[in-house]
Amino acid sequence: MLFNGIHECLIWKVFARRGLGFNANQGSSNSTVDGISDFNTKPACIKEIKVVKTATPLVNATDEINYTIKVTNDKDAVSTNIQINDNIPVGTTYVAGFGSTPTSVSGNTISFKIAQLGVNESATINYKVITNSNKSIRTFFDDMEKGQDNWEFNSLNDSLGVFEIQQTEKKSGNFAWRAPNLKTAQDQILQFFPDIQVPSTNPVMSFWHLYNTDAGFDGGFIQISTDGGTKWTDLGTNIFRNNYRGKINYSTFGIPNIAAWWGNSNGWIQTFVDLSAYVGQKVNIRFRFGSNNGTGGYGWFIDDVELFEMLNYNSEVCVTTAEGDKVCTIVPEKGTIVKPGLNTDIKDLENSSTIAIYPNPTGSFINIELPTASNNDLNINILDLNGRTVLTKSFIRNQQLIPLDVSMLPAGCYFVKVKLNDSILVNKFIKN
Ligand SMILES: [Ca+2]
Ligand SMILES: [Ca+2]
Repeated sequence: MLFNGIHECLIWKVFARRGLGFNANQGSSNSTVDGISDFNTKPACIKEIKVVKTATPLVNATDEINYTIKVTNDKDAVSTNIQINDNIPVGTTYVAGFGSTPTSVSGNTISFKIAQLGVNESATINYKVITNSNKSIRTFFDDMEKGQDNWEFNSLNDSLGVFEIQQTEKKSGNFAWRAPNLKTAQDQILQFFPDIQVPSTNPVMSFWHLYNTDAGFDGGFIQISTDGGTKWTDLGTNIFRNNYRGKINYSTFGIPNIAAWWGNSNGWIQTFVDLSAYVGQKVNIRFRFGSNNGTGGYGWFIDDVELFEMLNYNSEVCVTTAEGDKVCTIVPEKGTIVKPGLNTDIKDLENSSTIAIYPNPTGSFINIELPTASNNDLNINILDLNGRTVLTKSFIRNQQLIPLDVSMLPAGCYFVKVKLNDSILVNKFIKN
């Protein structure tokens, strides 16, 4: 660079002020509308110790989590005796003999040391832990294999191209929803019409989607209602993974300053939404897709909508130096999420040919995990200690993990009975 780089930070500062900061992205070169602006200066221009922690984003219960901690000295002087103290999350166990060698592992604290870091020098620590058998608790799931049952789809502006169940693109099974992206002014909604009970602990919604639309003009977003569908609120600020792609042109929905997913997702992605603002409430959630006149695209595809009580691991790491620096951070996007899905214990389940029930004891929801998927639609019966059926729920073939709301049952011990592929399986749980 000219002048040996001495003006570099001043230049970044000026560009950042205009939205052309260090994290700005031009987007695809054949589009003038899909750039991402950024108002941050180049990180090295802020003279301090920096620490970035990353983790395996999504695991099954009993899987390992890999951590990396990158420490960078962006100060103008050498830093010495750099201590890294990380917290091993409760529910996980340090795996020795892998990655960087800690100076100590004591209780839940794992410590590493770096003798010194020169100006602009970085060092990376890595280690891993193994998770216990706890997992997120699924309370709602629809993989669209049941077709359009329970879903409502219509147009808010009487236009063509409503959401449809199709088989060309899907994340699971044979079916998923699609909003076609036509060359007309569309405003389409897809809504799960029964109320959904939001879990009372760490509620999260996730869904898989794929989109390929006219960038910046045609796209989708999600809304929530707590009054049965009269008033709808954009869920954008609650999304913590795979958020909206950017602002969508005002002409599409006629709503100022809204963002949406548009352009090309490059395959299926999973979006996560924090619903803690709606704990314990009954809500409706809808997907809304719009396009303007003119250029169209392939559309917006949706599959595997799920609500769960999230179990995640995310602990804070702190870095100190002999020069008195101290900086702490956590992993972005809520660290490591433990999937509510089937886990590695499924082999044991197959051998014992039984059903797993969790959490157990429970407050309001149980997950019933079958040893294998059913060949037929099936009924699940909940029986009390006298053998009386107190609750019956029907489910469809191919489903292996079944969430069940048992909040209406009085406290006590219950049996779950399933007739699965000609054998009868029974297990019990305790309702608090
Ligand atoms: Ca599906
Ligand atoms: Ca368009």
